This record gives sequence, structure tokens and C-alpha cells, in this order.
Amino acid sequence: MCAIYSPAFSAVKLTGLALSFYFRKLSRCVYTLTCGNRDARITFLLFSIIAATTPVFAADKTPEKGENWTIPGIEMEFVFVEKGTFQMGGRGFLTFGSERDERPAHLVRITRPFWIGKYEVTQAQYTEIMGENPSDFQGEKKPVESVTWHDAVEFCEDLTARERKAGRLPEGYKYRLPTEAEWEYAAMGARHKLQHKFSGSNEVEEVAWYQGNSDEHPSAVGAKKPNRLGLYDMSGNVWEWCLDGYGLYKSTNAVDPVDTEDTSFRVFRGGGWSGPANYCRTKRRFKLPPDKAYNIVGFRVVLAPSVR
Ligand SMILES: [Ca+2]
Repeated sequence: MCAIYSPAFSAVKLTGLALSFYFRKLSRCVYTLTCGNRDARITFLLFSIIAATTPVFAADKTPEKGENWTIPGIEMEFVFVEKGTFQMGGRGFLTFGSERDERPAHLVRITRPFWIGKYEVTQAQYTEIMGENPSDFQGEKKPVESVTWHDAVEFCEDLTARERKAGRLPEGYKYRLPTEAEWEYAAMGARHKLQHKFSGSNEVEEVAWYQGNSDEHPSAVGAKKPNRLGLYDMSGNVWEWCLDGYGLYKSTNAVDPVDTEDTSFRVFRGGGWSGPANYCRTKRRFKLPPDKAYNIVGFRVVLAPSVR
């Protein structure tokens, strides 16, 4: 019985009285605003409900796990990729004739989901963030090229700062270059077991701009067939910088691998408009010093957990 006279009970009672007073005042205010007109009162009420629940009136949307994402303002589209395990690298003839540095094949576990750019970063998007366009082959919808690895990293850092300021970064995530493992996992269509030679097909013509069909220049992004995840130009058009330094694979299985041992070279992937079809294989690896820029190399971006 003593409980009904406790301070907690008094606080609840006072709060109830205050709310009751507030709603009576609010009702009187609405009645006055609508001049006592019943239809106007109902309209006012409906408008209030819609305003409180419609996204137009809500705060900016943020990336939701399980859903694709588009960065407002620069319309950079990202595809959500579930975590999973895949075979990285190749086994000689069993995987379309792999090079020495593509072996040994080993299992890689991606333990956290991420988003990856649906397209290579375009010149319009690069210009919007960096205020310049270094590309040899100009065109707003063409991929940016002639960028060093450092340029690509700086773009990602500036994009991260922009999105952090806007309150649109998931906890622990940032925009950065994909690791080689993330890139290959996405190029292969994530958890699908059937492997294609190129990203999305065994026929290079279907999915890639390369030496045989490019007419010696890169093309606007997204013109070829996408892979199973809906990613375009993972094979061909421009090569794509990855985060990793260049090293040989180890035979042991790996968890969220990223090679930072020797960073005198950085890896780039996917083949490009000036190279043969074989370079467009999802497993193919190349390397360049991070301060070199060529008009065959661009990049795409992931929204992913920070790496160690
Ligand atoms: Ca590409």
C-alpha cells in the first residue's frame, strides 16, 4: 500500500496530468485554427499524420543492410553484398588457365557484408568530389581514368568525409577501395557456386569492353550485361585499383584478407579496353606502383568496414 504514495507514483501522476493538459490545449488550438469546422479539423489531422510518416518530411535516408544504396547528390549506386565464403584464385586448367600469381586457390571468408559500386566511378562523380577530371577520354558517363592509387584513395576519403558530415555512414563503415578478396568475391557474383570465366559470363563480348571490341577507347559505364549481383564492367572497360599491396597468395584459408606487407606495388583488376580478353578474367591480377597513372586504370568504391 505504501507504494501508491511513493515519489515514483507521484511523478507518473504529475506526468499524466501534464499530458492531459497539453492535449486539451492542443485540441483547443486546432479547433481555433480550423474555425470550428469539422472537415478542416479532419484535414489538419490527416496532414499531420502524413507529415510524420512520409519520407519527404523525414531525415535523409541512410544505407540499410540488405538493401542497395544510392548516395544523394552524386547518384552513386551501390549493390549490397552478403557475407560469405568463396574460392579465391585458380587451379590451372580447371579455372580457365590461371597464371602463377593466381595460385594456389584457397578459401576466403568474408565475415561482414558490404556495398560495392554498381559501376566504375564516372568522370562526373569524380569531378563532383575532387573538383577536377584528369581523364584522357573525356565524357561525364565514362569511367574516370589516369588516376593514381593515391588519387583513388583520396577520392574515397573525401567521399567518406562528405557522407559522415551528412550523417549517412553506418557505424564502423567507410568508403574505400575494395580489397582484392572483396573485388573477386563480388566479380564472381558472391556466393554463387557456378563460376564464370569473366564477371557474369563465359563470353567476353557479352560483359566486357576489351581490345577486340572497344575501338581503342573506354565506353560509358553500364552498357554491357551485368553479373549476377547486378555489377557492370567488372570485366573490361577500365582496370580497377584495389586496396592491397601485391604479394603471392598463401595456401592457407583466409578471413577478410588484405595484403599490406609490400605496398611498393598495388593491385589492379578486371582487364580493360586496350587489353586482350584473357586479362578480363575475374582471377587475373596485375600490379603498378601507386603513384603511376594510366588511361587504362580507374576504380570503383566499396562502402565497407575499415580494414586493420
Ligand atoms: Ca572495369
